[in-house]
Amino acid sequence: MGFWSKLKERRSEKKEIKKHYKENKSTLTFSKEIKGLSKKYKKVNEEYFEDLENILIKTDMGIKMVLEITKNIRKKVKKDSSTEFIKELIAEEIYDAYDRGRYHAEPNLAKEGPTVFLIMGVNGVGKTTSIAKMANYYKNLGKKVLIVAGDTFRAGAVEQLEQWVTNRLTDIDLLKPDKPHQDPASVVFDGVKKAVEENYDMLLIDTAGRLQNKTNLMQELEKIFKIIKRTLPKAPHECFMVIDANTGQNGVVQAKSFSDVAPVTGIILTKMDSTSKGGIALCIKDLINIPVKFVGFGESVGDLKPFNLDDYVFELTSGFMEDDNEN
Ligand SMILES: Nc1nc2c(ncn2[C@@H]2O[C@H](COP(=O)(O)OP(=O)(O)O)[C@@H](O)[C@H]2O)c(=O)[nH]1
Ligand SMILES: [Mg+2]
Repeated sequence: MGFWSKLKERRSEKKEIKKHYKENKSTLTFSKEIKGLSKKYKKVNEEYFEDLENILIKTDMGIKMVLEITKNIRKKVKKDSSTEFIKELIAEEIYDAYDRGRYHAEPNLAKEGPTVFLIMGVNGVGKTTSIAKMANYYKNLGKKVLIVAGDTFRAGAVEQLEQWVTNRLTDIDLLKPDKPHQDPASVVFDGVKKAVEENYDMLLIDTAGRLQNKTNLMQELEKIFKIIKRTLPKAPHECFMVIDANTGQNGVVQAKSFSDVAPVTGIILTKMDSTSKGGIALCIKDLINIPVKFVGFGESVGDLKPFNLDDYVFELTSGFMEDDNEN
């Protein structure tokens, strides 16, 4: 059985099939271009490979991965093979390139006591929105969830969470600062205490956006991290770095500096619905060796999902594969 049929079979075993990657800009452009390529070249030649490399590079999956993928395809095809046949190879190689050296990428949950997630990143990437969506995700799994409004810096940040909790979420609790501009570390301290005393399953901590070169803000983050550890030595169970997929590889570089103060254990990749650089999901691990654990694909409460490689590659490549089966 070919790779594609196997992937399809694995997918159909799952009850819930969501097409969120498929309708987004990233996968649509990619599929269109790959299909265009097979129309333009009926047979494989050197120009075909050059075009293919360019298409892959545009998705921002990283030059190293692109060259690896095309090198493997070159090895597997004979000169003058039909380009139709290559489409499945592309899907297979994309999958393999990411899957090689794969390690545990599920969110890390506490064995007992509250699971603490610290959410960090630069301004506007989608930290607060992702927290609201994540709260909903875990609540739907039956967890008791507390959000800590740890962004006491930006006016409106607490209100933004309040609005989510009042208007768009149900049964989620929010811990707010007592006064404006309160030291975020003290709000976080109260949050951890409350989570332990009141038996919360999940504690999601929002933080202010910060640039990695702002020393005082990075020190503040370090203080928050230490305060969590002091109460719960095994926490935070995840330090999530939120990255806007639109910033592509530039965004990824920031994760390194954040790791100096609070070791980044996972990436939340947001705005996958509005980018043509979705390939970034595949190369982050290559670049910084930190796995993507959640992806955000819209502004609604349900638009966040744990990252799943099968799903991602399926949706990324199904556009150019399905055409084959239908015609
Ligand atoms: N299209 C889209 N917009 C998003 C997504 N995540 C966040 N946003 C939007 O990005 C903007 C900034 O989000 P916010 O959570 O306030 O960012 P923060 O500064 O990192 O907390 C808001 O307008 C959000 O609605 C996403 O996955 N898709
Ligand atoms: Mg925010």
